Amino acid sequence: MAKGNNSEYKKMIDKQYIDLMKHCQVQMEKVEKDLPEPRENFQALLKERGFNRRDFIKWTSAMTAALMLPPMFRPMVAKAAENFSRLPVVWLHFAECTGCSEAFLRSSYPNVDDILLETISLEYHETLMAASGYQAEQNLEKAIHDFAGKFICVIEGALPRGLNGKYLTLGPKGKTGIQVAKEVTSKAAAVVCIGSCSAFGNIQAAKPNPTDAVSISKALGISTVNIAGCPPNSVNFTGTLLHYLMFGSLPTLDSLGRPVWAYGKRIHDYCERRSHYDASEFVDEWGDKGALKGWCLYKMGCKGPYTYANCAKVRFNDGISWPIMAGHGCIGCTEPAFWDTMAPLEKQLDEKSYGGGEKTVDNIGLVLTGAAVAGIAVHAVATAIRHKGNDDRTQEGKHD
Ligand code: FSX
Ligand code: SF4
Ligand code: F3S
Repeated sequence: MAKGNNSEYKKMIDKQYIDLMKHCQVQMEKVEKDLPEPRENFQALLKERGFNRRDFIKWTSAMTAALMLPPMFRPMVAKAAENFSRLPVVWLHFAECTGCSEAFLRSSYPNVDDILLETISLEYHETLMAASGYQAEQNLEKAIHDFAGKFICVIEGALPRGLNGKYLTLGPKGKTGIQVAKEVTSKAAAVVCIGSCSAFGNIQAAKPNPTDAVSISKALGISTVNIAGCPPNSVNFTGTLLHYLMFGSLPTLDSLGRPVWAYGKRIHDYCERRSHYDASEFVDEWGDKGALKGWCLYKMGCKGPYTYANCAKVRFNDGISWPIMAGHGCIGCTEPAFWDTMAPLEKQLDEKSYGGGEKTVDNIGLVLTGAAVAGIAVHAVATAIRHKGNDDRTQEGKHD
């Protein structure tokens, strides 16, 4: 009986994937019809950078798995990568350190994701473009006019609301960040926040927040896709855009606007030091015997139990390492208000303040992070989720 049910279930899942594949094929044809020709020949660029076919196949397999899709979708991931440079992108900078752009675009050891980012069709990017002043403003106006409803608006940085937004003014006309953000996002197909600053306010919004900086979502009252992290992992950004190209929609998001495929599990769930946590083998001070043996960093303030992100799986710098592998605890950089709620960064949280000493780390994690996988519809069309506003997910409202 159970066996019969299993096979029925498998048939149902297989059918869903076949339907999804059909949808993906139709969508990819639409991309080829509707969007401009690719600006770059991705395969040629890979070859030029010393990547062979085998490297590319390995990358498509890893990306397909990361996106939680079965192997049958590998050719579609490859096709989306080749079409990546068709997608028009307007990239705005507000209150931040530009570390996100730096982390993405200036990698010393570029991997396939970095090469993919090199092909991105940046219609406007303040840090990278040569134009400035009135010419830059004209470029921006032209991009949002020519690609209205089709471009992705990528945003780095929070928006200060104090002094009527005048803590942040941009361009020759001295527009406030809020004005620019409103003008551009209202014409975009989707708004993707890169980094915890645009996603949640982050360091600009940390107490006492003198400029009243807030997330894009809170400043404008719109829904955004939040690629959290300070800085975030480029894989989480490229994967989200590949998903958009493949399905014409954004991936499922958690209640904080983060793609579930990348932020659905805690650091603690996949950490390579987890067996030491379970065996109560902890580092007690920097450089001690436990540190040398790679034991758990919980007592050194690791916030991995309260932090949702895939760092342990995808790592950074072409998979070379990630914070805990390098020997420091996670500081919770993908969570709202982590500067306030996770501090001091090298000390354990006061567990009592999260519901009593008897609570386990896992329970505290749930209290802190809330219902992180409430989720927006799986394949909700990007434009349909814009401008709904969901400001209860901002850092100010979440933990105070
Ligand atoms: Fe913020 Fe990004 Fe941290 Fe910096 O632009 S997420 S401060 S790495 O640069 O926005
Ligand atoms: Fe890893 Fe930190 Fe969890 Fe220890 S507490 S297992 S170091 S995530
Ligand atoms: Fe940030 Fe923690 Fe990953 S500090 S980079 S979420 S390990």
